[in-house]
Amino acid sequence: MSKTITVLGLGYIGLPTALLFAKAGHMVKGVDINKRVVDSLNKGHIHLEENGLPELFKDAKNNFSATTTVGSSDVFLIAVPTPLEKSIHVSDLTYVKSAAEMIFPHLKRGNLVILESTVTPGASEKLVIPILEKSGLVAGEFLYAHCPERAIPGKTLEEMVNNDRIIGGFNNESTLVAKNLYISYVKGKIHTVDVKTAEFAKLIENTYRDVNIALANELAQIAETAGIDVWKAIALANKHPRVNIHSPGPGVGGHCIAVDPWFLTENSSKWGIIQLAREINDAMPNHVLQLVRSLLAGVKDPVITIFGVAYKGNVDDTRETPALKFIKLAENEGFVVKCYDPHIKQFEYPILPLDQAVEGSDCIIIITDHDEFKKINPANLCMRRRNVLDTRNLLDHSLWTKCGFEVKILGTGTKR
Ligand code: SAJ
Repeated sequence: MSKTITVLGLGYIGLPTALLFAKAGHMVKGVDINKRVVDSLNKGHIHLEENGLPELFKDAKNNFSATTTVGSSDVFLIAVPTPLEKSIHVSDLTYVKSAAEMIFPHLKRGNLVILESTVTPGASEKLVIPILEKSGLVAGEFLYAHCPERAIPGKTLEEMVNNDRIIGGFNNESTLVAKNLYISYVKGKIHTVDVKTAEFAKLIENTYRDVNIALANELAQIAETAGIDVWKAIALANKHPRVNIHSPGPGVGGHCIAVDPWFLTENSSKWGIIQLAREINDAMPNHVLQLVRSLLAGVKDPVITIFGVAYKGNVDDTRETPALKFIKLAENEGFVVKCYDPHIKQFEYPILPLDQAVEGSDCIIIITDHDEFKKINPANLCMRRRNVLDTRNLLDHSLWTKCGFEVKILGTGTKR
């Protein structure tokens, strides 16, 4: 049955979710505190880059409108950011709290509130539900579920539709109503559970990935010392049916994997490997700088070019990108740093066109695995010195070598 749904937060998760519900026939109001986002959506423009989103927007437009204020609705869905206060490693739930504050004056008996934003275990019970109860209703009179988003940027729509979904309902009715809503577009299996387990499960998925990447990054550094190609070794190890080692790289970025482990451990003192993994991954930009130093030993007034400031390949997102730490470290050592990224328009540092970014440069450093970098013909690059450091094992190294480049690959013991 078609419902009225209010989605609070029109970012990387909220907007696609709102549009999927709209396309499925529900009447969706998208709410964002940023008036520019609201105006641009109402004029038919999308402010985000995501595969398939423009097409979905076209299909869903008739059932979707954007606004800055909340009104009455059958369902309220919270998809706002939950940042980390970096210096103290504590989650900042301000946006979730203010979304709940915006909802409670409009909450009626039988309405359903869904929290999709990632939160610390227990936050629904201790923080969100008490705010909603300021409506005069107690949980149970209104329905509540935590349904954590689990889609990967770059494949958001595909994963939102096809991935299994966790629904943590406050009571059976909450679970049932939420489940009936999600089946309007979710093709994956729906798993129902209590609220707190849903909060915890979401966090351990990303923590698993962070610890696995930290292992890969440690293996990369061991391999460099041992004179081994870690990429080859990992590919071989992964042929074992029960092994799945992730890839090393310049560090872990994005709003989720670099952040969620801290959400998980915030209320506990029982961590060790989780924090160690964070430290290993956070130190990767320092390691990359060491590799650059050895590649450019003896070069006076070195100029380097960063290929990719997005936190990962083929996305337009720079949140928590390891590129930023690397650039700051490099500048502190006197390197002049120039940046090129075909997906990014706005960044703390200017993003230059390719020819300007490499002009006068002594070394290219591949930080992000954008597909565009594979298509660059190294013969056409006009540089002062021809060095390239590939932290993602992305390029066709024999081609770059043929074009006169000194090639260094993170996680390999030998220069090629
Ligand atoms: N990275 C590596 N090595 C790897 C894989 C990733 O260094 O083998 C790096 C990436 O370059 C990037 C970072 O890790 O800097 C994170 O990228 P990612 O693609 O692994 O994940 P996210 O942050 O884009 O999305 C994750 C996903 N979680 C899982 O796959 C368990 C996604 O499903 C979640 O919805 C999302 O976090 C989230 O919102 O929590």
